[in-house]
Amino acid sequence: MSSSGARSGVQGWAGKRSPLLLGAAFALGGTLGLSQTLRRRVQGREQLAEEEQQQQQQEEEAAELTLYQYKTCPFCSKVRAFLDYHGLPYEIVEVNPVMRKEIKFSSYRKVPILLVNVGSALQLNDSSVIISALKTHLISRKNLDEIVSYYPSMKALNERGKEVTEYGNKYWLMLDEQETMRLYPIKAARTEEMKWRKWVDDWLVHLISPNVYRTPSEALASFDYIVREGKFGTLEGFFAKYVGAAAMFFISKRLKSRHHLQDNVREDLYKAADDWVKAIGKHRMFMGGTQPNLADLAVYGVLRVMEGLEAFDDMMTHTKIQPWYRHMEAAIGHAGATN
Ligand SMILES: N[C@@H](CCC(=O)N[C@@H](CS)C(=O)NCC(=O)O)C(=O)O
Ligand SMILES: *[C@@H]1O[C@H](CO)[C@@H](O)[C@H](O)[C@H]1NC(C)=O
Repeated sequence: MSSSGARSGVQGWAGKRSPLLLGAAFALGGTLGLSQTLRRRVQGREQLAEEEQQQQQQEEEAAELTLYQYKTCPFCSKVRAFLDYHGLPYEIVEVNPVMRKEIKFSSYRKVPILLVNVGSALQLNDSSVIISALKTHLISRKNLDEIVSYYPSMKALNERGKEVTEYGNKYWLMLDEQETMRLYPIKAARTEEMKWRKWVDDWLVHLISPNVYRTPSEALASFDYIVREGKFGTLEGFFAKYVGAAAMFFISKRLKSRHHLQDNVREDLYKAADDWVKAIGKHRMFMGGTQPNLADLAVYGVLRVMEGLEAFDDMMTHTKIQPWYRHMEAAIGHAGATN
């Protein structure tokens, strides 16, 4: 699917005019890109009758943001949590994990990928880069093209000698002194947020597979859920479920030793959840205080993919994470993709 084809059928952001979004649209300045398009829509809206508006929206522009994802991928869920919380409307293109035809256009071969329509399509890769770049844009009004240049891609070899793409500075927001003071009135808050975002990518995500594929029956339940939520052909889905479940049951044992988990993988999950709650402490609702920060959104986005599975229920009953989790659900609300 071409990127423009993928972005057809957009509904725009009608019905999503939350005060937050309007606020963001105005706060963003005269830079080319996201902010300008959002603003144009707000102005246009005032001048047009409702019916005309709808029609114009349909013909007018492609979506500003298009997220290529697997629904159940923790990195993708993290990006959705960020977009939803900030009231940024986006289109989803669900990628078939078997053929991955939808991301053929990209030489970067992982999801999530975010295409940003800044006149041309700007492609952002890697969940943490996507989040840092967009957050920087929302705060600083700097042009996204420019912002992205501060997160250079680097080819590196991982522990097993495989070539991987990494991005520099990916937990760092590119803010000047004033913007930094505005977002992080307390200096330590910035360091803390970075530390825990990195913890999510380097540790928390690695606990998911070993936990949701722990036993054959959990592996089957997990694949049932992946096939139900994801994009598979009928036959493909059937095979994916049984073959995938069997494969992941064994692979998850390898992942368990690769990432040095305890034999009982639940113990690591429980400890992670409680470490997180302890880091927030008794006097804050979120790590970000009264509002979630990027670390809150990252932890929530990752844990959320286990909802409905045994591992998630176990975590809720055996740890102290539930109150924070419920607050996160409330903070994010019902926002979501436009398609
Ligand atoms: N560091 C990346 C990791 C993304 C990632 O590993 N995505 C998986 C899906 S959950 C993927 O696309 N894997 C395909 C592959 O590695 O070829 C991020 O944070 O976005
Ligand atoms: C993302 O990956 C694509 C394809 O490899 C590349 O062309 C693009 O420049 C990358 N984007 C960024 C911001 O590095």
